[in-house]
This record gives sequence, C-alpha cells and structure tokens, in this order.
Amino acid sequence: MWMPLTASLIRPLTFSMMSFMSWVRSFRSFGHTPSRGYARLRAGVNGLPHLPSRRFAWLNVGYMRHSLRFVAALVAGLALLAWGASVLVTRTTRAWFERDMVLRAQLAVSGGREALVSHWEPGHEAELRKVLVGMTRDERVLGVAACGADLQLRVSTIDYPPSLVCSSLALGVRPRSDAPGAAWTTWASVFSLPGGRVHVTATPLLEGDQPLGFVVLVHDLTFVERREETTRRFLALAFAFLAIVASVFTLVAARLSWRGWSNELRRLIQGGSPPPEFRPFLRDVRDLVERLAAEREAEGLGGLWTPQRLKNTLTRHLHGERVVIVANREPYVHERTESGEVALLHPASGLVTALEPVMRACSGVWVAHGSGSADREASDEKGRLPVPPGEGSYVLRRLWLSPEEEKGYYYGFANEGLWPLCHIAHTRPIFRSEDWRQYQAVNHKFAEAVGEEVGSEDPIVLVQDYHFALLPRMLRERLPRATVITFWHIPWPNSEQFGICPWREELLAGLLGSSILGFHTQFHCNNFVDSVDRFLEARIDREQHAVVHRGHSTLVRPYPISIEWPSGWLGSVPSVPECRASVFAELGLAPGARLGVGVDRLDYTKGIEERLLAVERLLERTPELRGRFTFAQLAAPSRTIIPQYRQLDENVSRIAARINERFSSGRYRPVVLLRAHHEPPTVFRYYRAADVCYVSSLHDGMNLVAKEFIAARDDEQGVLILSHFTGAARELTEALSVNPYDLEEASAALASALLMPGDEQRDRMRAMRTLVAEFNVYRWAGRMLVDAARLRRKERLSGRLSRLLPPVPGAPE
Ligand code: ADQ
Repeated sequence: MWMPLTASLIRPLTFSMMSFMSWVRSFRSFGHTPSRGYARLRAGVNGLPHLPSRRFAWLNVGYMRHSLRFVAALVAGLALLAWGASVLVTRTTRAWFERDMVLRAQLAVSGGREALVSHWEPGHEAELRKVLVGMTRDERVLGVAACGADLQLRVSTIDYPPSLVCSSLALGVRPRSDAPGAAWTTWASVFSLPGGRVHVTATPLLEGDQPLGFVVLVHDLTFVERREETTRRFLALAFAFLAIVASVFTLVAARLSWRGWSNELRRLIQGGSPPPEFRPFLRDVRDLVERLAAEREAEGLGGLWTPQRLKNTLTRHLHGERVVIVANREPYVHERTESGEVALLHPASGLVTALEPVMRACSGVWVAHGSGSADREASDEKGRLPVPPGEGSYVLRRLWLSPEEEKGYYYGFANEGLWPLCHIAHTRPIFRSEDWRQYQAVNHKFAEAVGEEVGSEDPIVLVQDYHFALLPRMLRERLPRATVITFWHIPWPNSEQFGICPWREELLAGLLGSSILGFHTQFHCNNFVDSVDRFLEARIDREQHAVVHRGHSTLVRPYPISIEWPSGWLGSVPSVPECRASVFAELGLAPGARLGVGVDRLDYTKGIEERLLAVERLLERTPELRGRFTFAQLAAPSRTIIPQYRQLDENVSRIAARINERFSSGRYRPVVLLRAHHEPPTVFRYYRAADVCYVSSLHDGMNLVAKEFIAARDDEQGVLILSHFTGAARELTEALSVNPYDLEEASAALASALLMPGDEQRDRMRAMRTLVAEFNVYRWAGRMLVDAARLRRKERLSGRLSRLLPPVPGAPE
C-alpha cells in the first residue's frame, strides 16, 4: 500500500499535515466549531499548487526556528549556571582570604610579641611605633595600632584609620570588662571606610595571664575584590565558550540525525522498505494520506458542493452505483382534496427537506410509506412512480401499510416510544409489545422491498431515521455485501435513559448491521457508543470510531445535516420587499410593524408553547411594542392521533388566545397561529418577510428551519434566535443563542433582535450564509458516500487478499 506513494503525493501530504496541525492549533485556541476549522483545513489543501518549489523548504525554516529556540534555552541555562558558580566561588574565596588575614595578623603579633611587650610600658612610644611600622612591611597591611588594657590607643602607624577606635574594637576582643586575660580572643571583621573596604583583626597581647591590651591590624581588601572580579570574568568566559561549543556540537548532531531521517523518508518515498522504527509513524501517515486524498478527490476542483459534484463523486467513487434510500416519509404526497382533485404536497419534514435534493442528484430509488389518500392512484401496480413530477430524476417506491401496521409501527413504537425516548422534552415514552411486533414486521416489510429494488449484490442503501432501527441488520442478513449507511436524524440519549427501552439490545444490534451509522453531532455518537458499551457484548474501537459486533464492524461518525444551497425554493418566491408586502397584507399589519416568525411541525420538542410565552413576556416588559409587534407561527399538524400531540395543539391555541386577549387592540393581534401545512414557497415567503425567526426547540437533532431561514435571506437581513438545545446551535454561532425555558432571556433576545442595527444583522447573516453555503446537504451526503466508498474498497481488497492466501489447516471454510 505504501510503496506506490509518489513524491508528488507526499509533498502535498506534508503540506497538508502542516495545515492540519495549524488548524488543530487554531481550533484548540479559539474553541471554534469543527466546521470552521475544517473549512480552514480545506483551504490549506486547496492551496496546494502554491507549494514552495524546494523540497522540504518549509522544514528548513521550521528547523532553523527550532535550532534557535534550542540555542537560546541552552545559553540561558548556562548563563544561570555561570552566575550561580560565580556567587559560590566569590563566597568561598572571600572566606579563605579572611581566614588567611586573621592567621597573618596572629603571626605578625606573635612574631613581634617580645618587642611589643618590652616597649608596651608608657614612655616607649617611639620604639613601639617602630615595631608597629615593622609589621606594615606587608603591602596589604594598611595600618597597625596598639590599644592598651585601658582600651585607649597607645600608638598607631601613620595610615591607621582614625575611625577604628580601640574602645569599640575591644567589644569583640574582651567579652566582659572584668574578663581575665585567658578569656580575651582574636576578633576580626570587615569595615567599609571612605577609601574602600578593609579587614580588621584585633589580637590580644598577654603577659602570663595578664592582658596588656591588643594589637589591631588593618588589611586592605581591594586586592581581594580585584581577584574576585578576575575570577568572575574568567568564569563567564569559560561558560560562554562552553555554551558555544555545546550548541555547535548539538546542532551538528541534530542536523546529521535530521538529514539521516529525511534521507530515510526520501528513500521510503522512492519505494524503499521502512525500518521498524518508522512503521507506527508510517501507519498514521498512510491513514492521513488516504483520508486527504479521498477528500481532495471528492472535492474535485474545490469550491462549493453542488448536485453535479455529488454526482461526480458517486460516479468516481462508487462507479455510479444505484443508491436506495429507505425513509418512512415520502418526498411527494398525493392527496385528494375536498373538491375531489388530487393535490401534490411536499411534506413538512426535515428529513425530506435534506434528502430530496440529494436524491435528485444521485438518482436511484426512494422507498417510503405511501401515506397520501391518492398515492395508490398516482403510482403503478408495484407502487412506483418517477419523481419529481415532470423531471423524473429518481423513482419513488411506495409501500402500503395496513392501519394496524401504521398504528403500531409509526404512531406507537416510533412516535410514542422512540421519539420521546430520544428527546429531552419531558414526555414519557410508551412501549407496548404489540407496537414492537408491528415495528419488527414493518421493518421486515421494508427489507423485502429494498431487496426488490437493489440492482446488485453489493448495493448502497441509505437507511433513514428511528423508524428503521432493525432494518440495517435485516439487510445485512439478506445482502451481506451491501453497504448500509444509516442516519439517525434525532438525538441519541445517554445510556441511562436509553436503558429504559425494553428492547434496547435488539435496537442496538439492529443498528449495528450498518456499515456506517451517522448522527448529527459527536455527542450523540458518544451516547450511542456508551449505550453499546453498557448493553451489548461488542468491541469498541475508539481509535477508528467503530463498533465490532458479531464480527461485523460499524463506523459511528458525526455528519451534521444541512439543506440544499442555493435553495431551490428561492426561485419560486418574489423579492424580499414583495414578500414582506404580501405577508403584511395577509396578516393585516401596518407598514411600520415588526414581524417575528416560527415554522414547525406541531411537536412538543419544538418548544412552541415556550416561544409564545416568550412573546407574551416581551409584550409585558416592552409596552411600546404592543400594537407594533406580531408573531406569526406556521404550525403543521403532526401525529394528531397521539394524545400528547392533541394536548399540545390545545395548549398552543389556548396560550395564543390568552396573549391575543391580553394585548389585542382594534385589528391588532400579537399572535397569528397559522395551524396548517404550508407549501415551501409560502414558508419561504414568511422567512423573507420577517424581522426575526425564533427557533425554540427544547431538544432537536439539528433543526433545518434555522438553516432555511438563513438560505431565504439573500438580502442579508433578519435575525435568527436559536435554542441552545439544537444541533444547529453548534454551527450557527452568529445567531442569538437562548435557553427557551428561560423566558426572561428569550424575551430579552427578541427585544435585542428587534433593535439590532442593519449592519450587525448583515454581518451575522453573512457569516451564517457562508457557513451554510459551504456545509450544505450535498457535502453531507458526499462525505458519507466517500466514507462508504473507502469502506467498500477496503473490504474488496481484504476479500481479494483472503482469496489469495492459502487456507489455514483446520480453519473453518
Ligand atoms: P424535523 O423534526 O421535521 O426533522 P426540522 O429539521 O426543523 O425538523 O425540519 C422541519 C421541516 O419541515 C423544514 O423543512 C420546515 O420548512 C418544514 N416545516 C415545518 N413547519 C412547516 C409547516 N407548517 N408547513 C410546511 N412545512 C413546514 C428531523 C429532526 C431534526 C433534523 C431533521 C433533519 O427532528 O432535528 O434537523 O430531521 O435531519
């Protein structure tokens, strides 16, 4: 695998590694979203043609910088050492000198003792001075004095400093005034005099036991200081020399080993075999090369991901393999209206919003439950029809479910069990064994339908969402060589919460039939892996982000979903001023009024009650907005046969009515509840008309309404208020982020949004538009398909290898 890597691949690789490292550094230091960091990494990879022409030129710059850093550290260390050594040497030599001076003084006094004693008596001053002068023959002795037992100066030489008086020196020599001669001791000290520092020794002069007085010898200390200075200078020079020699030797040695290392690397690039110490490093490099090469190839010429680019990726990596999507919701619903006509509807579903453009780009088959009242009439006897109508980019295969199946599988197990289990919205999950039976049966039914639609033994099947947790394993058993990519569109709870599901092991095992299992965030991946760890016998490979269960490996990765860019619906809506005018006319708003919007399925996870309560709080605390601010809530009825959803519908209506009762005046109503399914052009018209869009989910895997609002605002105006508890909040950091439960915070955010200057709105909107444009749904699908392609290549290679290897005796066939 390694051998065919050419120099031209390694050079970009090394540069990419640098980009990667700088990305990691900047990512760490700014604590930014991975997506931004990733964009910067990509920018580094795309900039490859501008590589410096000299091989490893950047390494030399880096090498120099490292060398300088090393030399600076070495010199600083040695300087510190030199300073410490000089302090130590100075102290030691000074102590030696002082001890030496005391000995010399004692020697001088004991040598001249006889002469001193014989001339000590008064009247012999001239002779005594001569003796003292004799003692000053040593040039370092500045002066000598003889002090009597009465502590008065007897005689001194001419240079003896007058400030050194006998009575004060006696304090050191004679411990007490009545001390006997035996108690008198030699005493020494250093004094600072105007002429410099001197060393003074006072030595007692005794006759028998009788003290006659003491002799004071004053030594000049300047010569000691001169010697100390010389020693210090010598030490500094010696250490400087050492620093230079050590630096040169180390740098030369490092240079030689670096050259050896890079020669070895070069040899490897040219096809040599790696020495053992290189192998772990090479494994990492090879992984990185493969990943970057796949990414670069997938990205083609760079720039935005488009349908064409996704198509190219599919052709290049998966040889145009037919993609089969399995989702409960169909992208087009045929409904018979009250007037008897058949209407074509686009369902209110984040999954459909994201996947439909992908399917248009990839072709293939979308297998879904045919839920529309006129669906059967619109499809052939197998439930197939080409879509989008008039375009026919792919095939929709509808599956018919009986009312019992729909009740048990969809409303029961999926929406009364798994949906509340996975969302922290304080609604209890309900698990009924009859629902579970239907869930198993319907998953089975879909597995059979997929079997009919795939065109080969190793198809690519994209399984969507919590309705099909068992399907991946069923497909694996039916089509062992299939690549099954499962995407879980809602959060995955922590293992403790997940553990309350009576069929937790079956669900986990079912999902682990996938080749790749995707979630919106790393956090949800971690929760899933923790659940596996807790409830299944499986091996978790944290390095590869994979789970190996019953001998099959599943990659568990985050793929944050997005929307198509630019949005196809923008073509069917008028300009922003026209949208605003038409929406204002529909709602009966005055021209200067301010408008907020919310767009959701009527679902308790979306925080619609909290949103309306925040509007109420806003009007309470900001009376000047009464009569001027209107909040329009587009709410598509959803899962209405489930009691909690009916209850939510009632609550929302009640809260809206109360707010309207409190703050209405004349024709003004602060809350407009548009409880209906609206076709995308209407939804986009509202997005474009609004001053603010408030997404207040209590828990949401991603939330595509937030991204749609951004896509709709090509005028770069409008403010997005986004709940912390959405996956989108991790990417859209320029939105006003709120805790929807905190009504004070949420109402304050609404007030700030309405006051936000146009420039700031533009800056925030522009940043978010750049991000959504880059991280659009084609990129989301492209990344999963490229990962799938890599997996298929690996499996094919290992399959080929196992066919080539001789069978192991005794091993099972
Ligand atoms: P949903 O829960 O459906 O998706 P979301 O991602 O917000 O939530 O998508 C809702 C879609 O429905 C949007 O395209 C929106 O325009 C549309 N819609 C909402 N109200 C409507 C109305 N009244 N009329 C018409 N259309 C309406 C699930 C997860 C999300 C995840 C998506 C995609 O719950 O967390 O973002 O899947 O993975």
